[in-house]
Amino acid sequence: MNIRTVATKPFDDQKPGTSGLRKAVPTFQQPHYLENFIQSIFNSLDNYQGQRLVLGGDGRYYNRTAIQTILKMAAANGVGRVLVGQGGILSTPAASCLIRKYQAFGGIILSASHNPGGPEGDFGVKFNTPNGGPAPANVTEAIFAKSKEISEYKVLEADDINLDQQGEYKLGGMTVEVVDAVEAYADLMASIFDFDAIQKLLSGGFRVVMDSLHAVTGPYAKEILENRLQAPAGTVRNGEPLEDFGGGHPDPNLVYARELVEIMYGDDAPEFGAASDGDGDRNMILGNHFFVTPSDSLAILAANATLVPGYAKGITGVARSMPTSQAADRVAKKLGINCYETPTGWKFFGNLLDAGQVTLCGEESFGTGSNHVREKDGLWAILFWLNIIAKRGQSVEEIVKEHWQTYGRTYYSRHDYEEVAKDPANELMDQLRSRLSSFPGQQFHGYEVDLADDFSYKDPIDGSVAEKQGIRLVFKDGSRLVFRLSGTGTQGATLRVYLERYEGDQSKQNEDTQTALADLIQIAHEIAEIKKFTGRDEPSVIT
Ligand code: VG1
Ligand code: CO
Repeated sequence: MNIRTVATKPFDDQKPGTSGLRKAVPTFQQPHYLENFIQSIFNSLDNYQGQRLVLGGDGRYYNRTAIQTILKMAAANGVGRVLVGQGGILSTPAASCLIRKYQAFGGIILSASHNPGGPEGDFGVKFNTPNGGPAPANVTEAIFAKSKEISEYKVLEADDINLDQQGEYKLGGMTVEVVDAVEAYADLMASIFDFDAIQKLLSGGFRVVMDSLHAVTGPYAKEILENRLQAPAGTVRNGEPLEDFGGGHPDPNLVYARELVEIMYGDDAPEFGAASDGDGDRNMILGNHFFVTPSDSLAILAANATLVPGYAKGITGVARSMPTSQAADRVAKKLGINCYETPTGWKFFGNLLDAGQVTLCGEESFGTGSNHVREKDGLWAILFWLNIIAKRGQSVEEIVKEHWQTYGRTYYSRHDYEEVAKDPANELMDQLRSRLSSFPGQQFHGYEVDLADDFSYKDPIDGSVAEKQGIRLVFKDGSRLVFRLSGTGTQGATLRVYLERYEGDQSKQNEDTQTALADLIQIAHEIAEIKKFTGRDEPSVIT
C-alpha cells in the first residue's frame, strides 16, 4: 500500500457558505484545491478511522474525478469503508438517508445544488455529520480553520474504482462499496407515504409531470413514480442526469423550469407538475394553471400531515427559515404545536429535528423536509402532495384556496438581483444596518414599521448563536421586508429581497402576487436604494 504525502499551501477562500464550499469548476481544478479541502475535513475530525463514510454527488461535471480523488484520500486517511452511489450519484436527501441507515461518521456530497454545471459552471463539496445533516457552523468553522494552516495531504496511489458496477472493492486497507443509489431512499419513501392510494390516483387519469431538469432526481423519480407507483412512462421528463444539466439552470422555479411551466399553463395541462433541483433537495409544486409558493406549501403540508401514514400521529412542530413567510406559523398556532424561526440554510434545522422539537421544516427557496432525513427533500415533498391529493380528492388549486380561506392568504415573493458588484451590495446592507434603530415608528406608503433588526438566532438546543442573518423590517400589520446577501453564489453578490403581506379578507385573496405586493416592492426600493447600489431597476429573478 503506497500512501503519498503531498506538500501543499493553504488557499484563503475555503470558507463554506450557506451550503458547503461552492466555487466555479476551474477553481476546484487548481492543483491541490479539492485535496486541501478534503484533507481539512479529515483533519478537523476525531475518531473516524475504521468507520463508514457516505460519498456521492449530483452527477455534475467533475463529480467522477472528484470521487476518485476523495476515495484515495479517504483510504490514505484511514477510513474503514466508503459507500458510494453507483455512477457516483447520490441525491442530497438520499445521501442523508444512507448516512443515517448505515450509521456513517459522515458524508461528503458533491454538488453546487441549483447552480449551473459544466466545465465553466459551479462545483461544490458539502460535509454532513452522523445525523445525516449539513455540518453546523462549529464544524464548518473547524474545517475552514484547518484549511488555513494545511501543509500536506495524504493520498493512496491506486487505480480508479469502477463506479458503474455495484459491488465491493479494496483500496489499500479500505473497502469501497458501490451501492444502488436509489433503493434505500425509495424504500424510505414507501415507508412514509400511502403508495397504494397514490397508485390508485395515478391510475385513475390524474396526470403528473415531473421535470428532473437533467439533474440528479431522474433515476429516483423514475424508480418511484414510474416503477413503484406505475405512472405512465414519460411522466418523468429530462430524467437523464447530465454533467451540464443540458445547459440549463437546475433550479425549480417559474423562471428556470420554463418547459414545465409552459406545460402546466398550456392547453390540456396535466393535474400536477413538479420539478426538483441539481441535487434533489428542492421542489416546485404546480397544479393545472396554478403555482404553489414554497411558503404556502410548508403550511399546507403541516395542516394536512395526518393524511400521510408516516405522520398520522401528528407532528410535534414546524420550523421555517426567517425569510420564509409566516403561513406555517398560523397552522402551528391552530394545531398548538411548536413553531421556530431559524436563519437561512438547512443546517439550522438539525438540532430541532434531532431533539424531536419539530417534524416538518421549510424554506421559501423551494425546500421542504421532515425528520425522515436531515436535509430538505424534493421528491418527498412531491409525494407528500400526491398523498394529500389522493386522500382529499381535490385539485392542487382547491386545496390551496381552501387553506387560504381557513388561515388567510400570505402574498409572498422573492426578488433576486443576481451577480451584482460585491462592494456596493455590502454597502447597501451596511447602510440599512446603520439605520435600523431609526425605522420603528416611520411610515412608508401607509405601512408603519414595528420592528427593524439584523436577525440573530440562538439555537434553543445547544445555545449557539448566529448573527447578521438578514435585515428584517416588520410592519404593524405583520407584513415584512427582508434583505439578505446570498451565501451560495459564486459570481459577485446576489441581493435577495423577500416580500410578504398577509390578507385575511377572502374577497381579496385572488390578486396577482406582484400587484398585491406593489407597495412593499416600492418601499424596498426606496429604503434600500437598490438602483443606486446595484445599478438595476428590476430584479433578475422573481419567484
Ligand atoms: C440558498 C437559499 C437557502 C438554501 C440554500 C441551499 O441560499 O436561499 O434557503 O438553504 O440556497 O439550497 P442563499 O444563501 O443563496 O440564499 V441548495 O438546494 O443549495 O442546497
Ligand atoms: Co439543492
